[in-house]
Amino acid sequence: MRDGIWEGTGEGRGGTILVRITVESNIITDAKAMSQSESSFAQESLNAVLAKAIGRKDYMSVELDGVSGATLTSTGVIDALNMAIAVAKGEKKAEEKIYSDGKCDIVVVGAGGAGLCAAVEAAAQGRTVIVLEKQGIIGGNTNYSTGGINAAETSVQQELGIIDSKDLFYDDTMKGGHYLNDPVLVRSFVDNGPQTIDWLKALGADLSDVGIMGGSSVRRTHRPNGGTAIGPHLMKVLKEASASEKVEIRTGNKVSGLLMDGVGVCGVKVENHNGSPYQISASAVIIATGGFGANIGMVTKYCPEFEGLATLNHKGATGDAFKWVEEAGGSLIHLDQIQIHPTSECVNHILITEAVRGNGAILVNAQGQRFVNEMDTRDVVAGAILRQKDGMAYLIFDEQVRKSLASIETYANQGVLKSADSVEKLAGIVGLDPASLKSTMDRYARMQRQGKDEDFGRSASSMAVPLTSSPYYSVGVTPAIHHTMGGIKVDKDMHVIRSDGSAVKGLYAAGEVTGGLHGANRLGGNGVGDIVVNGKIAGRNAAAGK
Ligand code: MEZ
Repeated sequence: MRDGIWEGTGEGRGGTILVRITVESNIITDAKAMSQSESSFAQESLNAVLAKAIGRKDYMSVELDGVSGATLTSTGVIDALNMAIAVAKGEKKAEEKIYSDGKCDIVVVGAGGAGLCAAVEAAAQGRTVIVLEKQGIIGGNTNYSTGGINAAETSVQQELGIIDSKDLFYDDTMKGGHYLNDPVLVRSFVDNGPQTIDWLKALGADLSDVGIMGGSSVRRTHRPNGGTAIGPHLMKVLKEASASEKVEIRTGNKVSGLLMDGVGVCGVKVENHNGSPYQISASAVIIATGGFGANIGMVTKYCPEFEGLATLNHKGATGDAFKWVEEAGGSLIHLDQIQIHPTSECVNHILITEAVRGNGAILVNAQGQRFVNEMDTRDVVAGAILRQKDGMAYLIFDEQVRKSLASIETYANQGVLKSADSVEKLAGIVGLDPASLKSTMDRYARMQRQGKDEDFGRSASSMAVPLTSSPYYSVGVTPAIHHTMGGIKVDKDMHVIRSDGSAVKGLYAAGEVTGGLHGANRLGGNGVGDIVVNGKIAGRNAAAGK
């Protein structure tokens, strides 16, 4: 490395992290974050990574995770350090590559879960595939998804002795969506679930643990062993599969529109990371850009009642693709169907997975009392929380629940759990009336043992434990913008559809950018289910030119 002060950038959870290093006699003598917007719990991880760099000649082999639960921050700061080192060495960094006009068989726009499923499947059919991602990192909202993948009649359920049926899954999804769902999309989604689970397993995914989410009649949410978060695991599997299928992924390359040839779509207009334009011609384009949950202007245009709510979405979820799709003749549906997730942690707005309730937790209000069937659908539970004092509630669980779900360790590392060795002490710490919380917990334990929730009708199968194992835990939660259920109108083959029902030639879409599957309320676990099932379908059909 050359002596001097050098800078590099990386993408953390909160956006770009700018790092400056000082190099003297080939040693990093100082490393600082000059600008960053990571959350307060991630600062420890960020500082730990920077501290490890000082005194070193290079950084490539440093352990990744500063603090478990701040992986995106750690990755972002390490990328920034590596870039600064590359600059110090006089090397050109990969992201600086400037692309010019080119062609391939299939262009995929968006490198989240849906985009990479589509890309891997299309490449496996022998097609050349380029994935364009406007963010500096891949993954989109999939990086944050925790719960799992819903599917019925799967090999995993069979091994675990879980009795389920595609028809029951279809009924749950339609009922959960208040029958606004497109029944053809729901039927295809349900029918293609089991083979998609097997496909992911064959790619190396661990889906061996099956939990339950609100609105589901049985356990059908597939996730890694011990209940760790699905999203980061899925992205790792898909990244490796993309590499082995020779899919080219260009991060920091933003699509600005579609190319049309009079018959249909024949490519995309792109901006290099420095803003210079180029074009890629292709026989098919798959839009997998995700939803618009980070575009607060757009969210409140369709749902003014959500003004003031936080969002759980990554900052790139802005709905850019709708404009290009409409220009190409495609139509949009259900844009006013936006889901708020009931349990976003009140201060840092961390998604507290529904699986915590699925594995047994209850919700209480400021009076220390339950007020809803915690396993009802998200619209019902979120609405009930918003009607409580300060629009918030306390998620309460015990050591047995904590042990049953690895995601809870992440929340512990993030410092958002309050705990005590008795219910009364927990109430004191949280600011609830001890006698009231104790009476709620005692009553719940009795009803759990009897297998009947006399107060709110929670199903026995989702009352996993009596919540009597010390220590006890609490997290303050409030609803936040989670998923945009409307979007591009597609048919079951993931063709983009005009308002007259015909397909736009050469144009496909998959994942949260599409609308119709979830109707008026998406069931937990159907979001990741959608991206894997329909991402794969889009990739296969685009590859076949069907
Ligand atoms: O599908 C989801 O959005 C989901 C399961 C989220 C979660 O609570 O983990």
